[in-house]
Amino acid sequence: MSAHGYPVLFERYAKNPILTAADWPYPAHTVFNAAATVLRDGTTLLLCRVEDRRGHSHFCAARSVNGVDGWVIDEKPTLVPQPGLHPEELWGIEDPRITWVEELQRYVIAYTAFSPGGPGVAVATTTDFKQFERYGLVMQPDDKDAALLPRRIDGNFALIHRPVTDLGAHIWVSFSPDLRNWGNHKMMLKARKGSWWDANKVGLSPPLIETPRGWLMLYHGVRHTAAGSLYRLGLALFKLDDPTVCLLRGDEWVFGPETDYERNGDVGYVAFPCGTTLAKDGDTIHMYYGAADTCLALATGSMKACLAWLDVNGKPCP
Ligand code: BMA
Repeated sequence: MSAHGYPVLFERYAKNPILTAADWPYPAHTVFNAAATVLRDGTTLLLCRVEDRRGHSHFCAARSVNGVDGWVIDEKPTLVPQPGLHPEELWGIEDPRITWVEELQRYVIAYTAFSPGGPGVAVATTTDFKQFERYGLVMQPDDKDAALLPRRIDGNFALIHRPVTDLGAHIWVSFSPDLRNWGNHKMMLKARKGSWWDANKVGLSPPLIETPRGWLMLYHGVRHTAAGSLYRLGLALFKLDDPTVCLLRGDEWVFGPETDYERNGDVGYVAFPCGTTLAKDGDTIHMYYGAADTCLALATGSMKACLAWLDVNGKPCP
């Protein structure tokens, strides 16, 4: 239980933040919003968003044997914007999410490509986080917060993303036979209204986590206040063979900015995970999150506890 009487689903690592710009082998302003994956040899890889003093971002890989400390950071940027070939990356690349796709034997990275046209969703794939194959922009602006499911659903790849229209910022899923041509767009999760914590915007945070009971979604909800935006995390569960069907959604947020490093930084009151890893026990979740758009932090949870919480606090989505 927290001091406020709410259950604690994600326990902060006592030595947070785990990575900051001061750890970087080359000049960096901030390091945050990292994608995460466990490589074949058991190493945890974080693909970190690094912002420079122009305000533009690129990605840099950090590797650790235990996923907690002893991070070895690439000496140079790992994936940089290529505005010559990809004008949609003129103002940088942001907020990656990694999915290992067994069928392709490749990691698929969905990220935000930012340019004067707005933020859109781009895709690149890799086997080694050294060489990348770019697919370019797959969802036009304004769209971000995207991640691929690890396998096809009814013969098609499924990409979750968050387009913004005049009618709101809701989470959608789209389908493709080849990762290039996308269609059959369906809304997955709607932002609420009014005083709700997830009233103004929702977006996928890490890629969906496969559980025996469905796809577990950690999503961020944004509430606009007189002082700025509050970024917090909620839980929802979707049907395994049809992720357009929301089985349960929690009413309350389960994680939000509380500590000094989450509340103070370039953009205070932001806790923004772009990656989780699952431990060998099949239950322990390591959640890596950007804190206040400034540094990277770690919190640990349990898949079973998240599902049990949804059973008590979740309702079928309307
Ligand atoms: C979102 C994204 C994130 C960022 C957050 C808070 O729209 O751009 O990269 O962490 O805003 O600034």
